[in-house]
Amino acid sequence: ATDLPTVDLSECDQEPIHLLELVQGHGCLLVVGGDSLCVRQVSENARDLLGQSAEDVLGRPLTAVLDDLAVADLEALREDVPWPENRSIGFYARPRTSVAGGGRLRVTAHRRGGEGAERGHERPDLIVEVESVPETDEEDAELTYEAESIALASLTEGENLYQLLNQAVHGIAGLTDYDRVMAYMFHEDWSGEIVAECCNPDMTPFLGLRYPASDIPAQARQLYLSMLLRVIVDVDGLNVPMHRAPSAVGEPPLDLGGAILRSVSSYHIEYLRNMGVKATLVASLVVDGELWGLIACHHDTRKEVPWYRREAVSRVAARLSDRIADILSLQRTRVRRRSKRFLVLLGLALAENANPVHTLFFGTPRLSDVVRCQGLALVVGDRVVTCGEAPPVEVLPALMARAAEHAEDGRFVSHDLVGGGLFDDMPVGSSRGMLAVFPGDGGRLALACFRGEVVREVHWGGDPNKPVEVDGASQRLSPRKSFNLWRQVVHDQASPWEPWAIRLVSEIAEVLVRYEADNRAVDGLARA
Ligand code: BLA
Repeated sequence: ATDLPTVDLSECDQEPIHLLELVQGHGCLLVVGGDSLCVRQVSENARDLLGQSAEDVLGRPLTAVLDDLAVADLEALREDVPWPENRSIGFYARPRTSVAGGGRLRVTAHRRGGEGAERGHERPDLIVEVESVPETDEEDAELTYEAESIALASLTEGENLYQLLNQAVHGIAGLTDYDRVMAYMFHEDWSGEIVAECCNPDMTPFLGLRYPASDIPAQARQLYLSMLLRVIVDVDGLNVPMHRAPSAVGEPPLDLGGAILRSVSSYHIEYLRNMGVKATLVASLVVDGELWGLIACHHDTRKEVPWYRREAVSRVAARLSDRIADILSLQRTRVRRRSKRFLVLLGLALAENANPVHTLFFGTPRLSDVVRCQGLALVVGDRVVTCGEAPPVEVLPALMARAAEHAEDGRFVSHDLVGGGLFDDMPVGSSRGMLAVFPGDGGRLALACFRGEVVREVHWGGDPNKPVEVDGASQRLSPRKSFNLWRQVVHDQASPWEPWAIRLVSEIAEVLVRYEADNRAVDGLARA
């Protein structure tokens, strides 16, 4: 098993990444509010995009900064009820003052959230983000539409998850032209795995590599549930600070969680530098309200993504999330049907007075076939019956008693019996995984399934025991420097118990309890 890292990683997940008050230098961010949408805050690089310095712009109505039409659109947007959830609206604008390069702008806006927003309940502040676009932007919109259609069409068919993800990364590569497009799937422990990839032929593939949970800390995963698409234009680009109008000086930190221009954590910037990546786009895959995975794109050079293309990627990622949800739900339905079938057969057998143990252990199908385990044990009081590869009969009462002590919700579930250390003083034979259920209120009946060892090889992108390096002098953490393949061979563990297996075994145990209430299971055991 993997040793736990000895350094304290909490520094990583305590960084308030939404409150850093820095924006990426290719765009300009304004906070506007009040009756005439006065500029309360603006990023220091205002002159690059708006033709006026931050000092000139602060405190002025937005009509002094952007053309009247754009301001009218923003006014209308602010009055919109309900405000479109999770979506910023984009439109073209011109700055009031002329700027080099024509000054055509793409404006996106969303309502200010977080602490500072409470003041403006009725007329909320807006966060307005401005990026420059070429005069030919509409032509690109046409091409984007075609590439999006192709990507969406490729997602319609099939029930194979990996095939679907593979289609998706190719579709998104076609849509965005990133050097490397990956589908990253979270595991139960929040480590992640690259499960599909489309990369330039001269790059080393990352497909199949695993990364520890600490690479994407908890607060970042939380943020990515509401901000579904992020772009880092240039890992080596400037982080631009915000300036405040006098009236805004005392306000709480500005929440940029929903801003496309938000500068990301310096830990993550360092991580990408160590990986040799210059620009990224990452989209969330949200399934049943949880962060299921990410589409992560890398580029070797600085890369801006026009608004049209970002929106298209968002729609493709949303469709992909829906398709993943469909496939997972279909898989759940299938296993549920198999479980139900088994329960019905068991019920029928018991109604006909069949021996319950015989039915479970040797019927057609057998419980061990359905649950995919190598051994079974039924304990009633001090009587024990086993079949297949289970721990020795003599230790089972003690073993089950200990498992019962550590059970949660009447279940003890482990795929690492030996490594868990709970049963060090008991021989467990070849069993490495145990699923034991204790139905009723701590009665004398227990049903257990046992799985043997499955040797697993995990390919990590760098040593998972050393996800960070610690600077000797400052004790500051920094991401690891090497992402080279680190092979981990896991011995002495069984394959984990699936939720459906846990549920089925619990339901069977409940059936047995009801049956035993008629005092017949004991008879059955005696006969076994
Ligand atoms: C964020 N880390 C991330 C993100 C990814 C990864 C995808 C989200 C970035 C985004 O949405 O734009 C990790 N990126 C990967 C992995 C691959 C990849 C695994 O391309 C595989 C190919 N990171 C560390 C350590 C810390 C850390 C040690 O490794 C903390 C000390 C922090 N990662 C960290 C933080 C963020 C992050 C704070 C959030 C960045 C932000 O949104 O501000």
